[in-house]
Amino acid sequence: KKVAASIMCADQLQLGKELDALQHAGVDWLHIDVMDGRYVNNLAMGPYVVAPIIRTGKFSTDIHLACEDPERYIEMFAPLKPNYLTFHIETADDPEKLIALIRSKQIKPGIAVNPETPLTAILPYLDQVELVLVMTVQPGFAGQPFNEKVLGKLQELARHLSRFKVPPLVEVDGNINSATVEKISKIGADLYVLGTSALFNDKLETYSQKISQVTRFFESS
Ligand code: S6P
Ligand code: MG
Repeated sequence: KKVAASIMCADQLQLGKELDALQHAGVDWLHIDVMDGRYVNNLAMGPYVVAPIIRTGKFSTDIHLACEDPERYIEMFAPLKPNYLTFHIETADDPEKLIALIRSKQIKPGIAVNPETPLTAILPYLDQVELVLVMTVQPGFAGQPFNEKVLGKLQELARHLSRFKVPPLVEVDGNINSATVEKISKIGADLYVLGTSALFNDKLETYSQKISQVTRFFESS
């Protein structure tokens, strides 16, 4: 189990300093949100910002495409060589084609599923992807409330993946903090995206202190 920092939520005026501070706090994974202003009513993180972040070479990276026409954005971001590229099942006409396209770029494919989308939508692709991004909020904005219904979906997903020899990573995204991690880690997820609720908020504690508030639940489960 490990955490990923949602870099969209970091101080955008101080991105370099933020990356140093995160690395210093032991973060080695960045979750990068890309939003197209169409699939979600927000814009985030274009290639000119994402490229230098990936180029630091200090982090594993997963790009979360909250975008219509995912093929277009796969083509746009693949040259940046993230470790993972994840599209939404809700946006995909032909998921297998997108998975193959991502693989053809030597990038690991991921599939994202919204809180209201049933797990059955992604079941046929579980054995083809390397990451399953389970949204615990509707994509588009930081700072939203956790959707408790997703706990059942995580349970169901864990049941399916228990049959896999090499299961894909399960990543949870949206209002991940000590309270929600306590619940989720009992069920099981591998990657926990930390945004405004756990990490990028007040400056009363250091990043390592904030992260240990979350990771203390990893050992006990
Ligand atoms: C939401 C996006 C997320 C956010 C993250 C923020 O559209 O996919 O990755 O950056 O949810 O975390 P928090 O704690 O503010 O919900
Ligand atoms: Mg995200």
